[in-house]
Amino acid sequence: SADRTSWFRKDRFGMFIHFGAYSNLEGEYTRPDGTVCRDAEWIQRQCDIPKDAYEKQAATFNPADFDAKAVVKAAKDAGMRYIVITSKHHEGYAMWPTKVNSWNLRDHSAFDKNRDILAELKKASDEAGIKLGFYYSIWDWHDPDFPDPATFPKYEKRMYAQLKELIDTYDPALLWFDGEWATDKPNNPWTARDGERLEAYLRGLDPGLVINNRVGKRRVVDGDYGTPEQEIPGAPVDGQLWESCMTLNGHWGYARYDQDWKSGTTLVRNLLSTTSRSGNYLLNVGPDARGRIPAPSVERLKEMGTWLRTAGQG
Ligand code: FUL
Repeated sequence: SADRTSWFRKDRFGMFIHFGAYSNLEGEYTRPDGTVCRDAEWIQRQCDIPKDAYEKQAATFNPADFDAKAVVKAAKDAGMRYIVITSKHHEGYAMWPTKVNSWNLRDHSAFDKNRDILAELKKASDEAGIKLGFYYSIWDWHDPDFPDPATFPKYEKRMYAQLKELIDTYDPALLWFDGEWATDKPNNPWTARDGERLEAYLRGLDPGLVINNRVGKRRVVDGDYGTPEQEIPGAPVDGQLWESCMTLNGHWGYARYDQDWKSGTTLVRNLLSTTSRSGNYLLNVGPDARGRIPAPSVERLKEMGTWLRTAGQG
């Protein structure tokens, strides 16, 4: 509804954060034979990392330097008004202490058991007047019940439970779904009805939630807004709200080998092209294994903020 999305239509610029157990590999997996395979948040699939090897590396994940205040400051300095962080990407690893399973940052890591980065981010965002939302992947590579149509309902129950946890615990302003196109579920892909059911359930828990269109099949009726990725469309579809998400370099998750950063000029131009077409711009950062936003990302966000603050004053 217009009411629900009123903040979203005003707060045009947001920060996307891709952070998960994949971040611990920093984009590079050394196979037992010594060869190195590179990717980012897709590294488990792209590099065929066996499940036990992936779990083993995740057990050493210790993002001790994650600093919610610094993250929020970087966003605010850039002129961003909301943050969307991956609560669970395709790898299935939950970035909060979920009670649904132990494949999460508290129970399966080397991280301080008393810390909760989503709670820290929520507190810092509230203090700064920034809205917080969560990315959540429907596609789950870790849960054995996901790919089989016969067991999928069991997985779905756990997914509903996790989403309820997120809403009850952190009161997010927005949910950013993804992975509704799961390719390893060919006989029973996520359907329009699955999406409608999930959306109705979430609206029942919190009618104020802004939800993206990947909750369903990306039809105009699915969720509140469209999600073009790495592109700025020429015109909005059927007057639908939309938000273009984009990377600062060539990857969403941290990849230490990728130093191909967009220039400040390009980024400002992208922001203006998007907002001038009534879209939102969701610009991504990928914290490293210690939880730090890479310095070249912080620099570029600063440049954008400086431009925004001074453009009208010259
Ligand atoms: C895609 C995902 O597969 C990518 O890893 C990334 O999260 C992007 C924003 O959405 O569907």
